[in-house]
Amino acid sequence: MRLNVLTYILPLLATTTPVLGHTIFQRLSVNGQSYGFLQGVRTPGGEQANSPTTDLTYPNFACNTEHWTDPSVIPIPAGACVGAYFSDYLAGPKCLPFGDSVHPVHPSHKGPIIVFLAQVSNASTTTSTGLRWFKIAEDGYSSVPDSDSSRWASERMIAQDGWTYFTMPECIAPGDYLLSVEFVALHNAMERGGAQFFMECAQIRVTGGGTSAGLDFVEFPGAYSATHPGLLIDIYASPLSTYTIPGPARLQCPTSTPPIHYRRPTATRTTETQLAQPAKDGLPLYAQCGGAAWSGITGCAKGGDDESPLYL
Ligand SMILES: [Cu+2]
Repeated sequence: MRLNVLTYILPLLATTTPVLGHTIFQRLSVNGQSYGFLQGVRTPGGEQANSPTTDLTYPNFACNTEHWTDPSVIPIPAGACVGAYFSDYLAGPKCLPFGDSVHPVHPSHKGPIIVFLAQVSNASTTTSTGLRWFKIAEDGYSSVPDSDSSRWASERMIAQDGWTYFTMPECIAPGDYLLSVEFVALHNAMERGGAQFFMECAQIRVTGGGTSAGLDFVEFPGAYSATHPGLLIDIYASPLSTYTIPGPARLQCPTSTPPIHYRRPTATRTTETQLAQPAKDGLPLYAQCGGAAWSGITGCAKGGDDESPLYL
């Protein structure tokens, strides 16, 4: 009897995973112009698309499960302001009766956002295993809160509707790269192995006149230790004064220090300007809601839950 009950309950638990409020990096912007959902980004698929990785030896640690792929390669000038967008569902917040309250991620999920690059021969096709990664940006914790009370990188990302921003270092050599954007949620990190990793990779082509293809390389899996003070930490210990972001040192360009910015570069809180997309009849599937306060159109365009979210 006990076995029968477990057999019945375990699948139920598995199918409820997405409501825990996990997240997916799934969209890029360059100097304020955004690309489409999943355009040039490799993402997981299915019910578990937004589930975290907690296993530091996971073979697909660098870019997660590359279920949805797309041939686009996003051009990024060295020195550009790059935006990376997270949401709890593929192609943005889901249409739910009272809005999608856990877009872009449940607020309990606090932690750093870390950005890596790896040079590849062809960003559209090169596989993500065995690459040499170097860190180009990171945002952790500030003991002094921002004007909107944000301290963690994740709180700044939530305050900007899922967007986080960083500078593509101006010394990066032109060429193809995979860009990994990783959010580490630390709400369970007081126990070893409790840190939750959410990462996906974008396919980019850097332009400009730089010469650096990286420093302080690491491999994924392998770059992180479970006992690093940034991954084994009680973030509820009060007061938390400092936080050490895991991974290697961030690339510093030799002739200038890249400006660091985690906020929209303009003072206004306008949305990204989306580049031209194929015409659609109505709002795209999965993108009918703007989050918890959404009051606009909630009707669905054509398509079903099994349809690929690419370009929606
Ligand atoms: Cu979680």
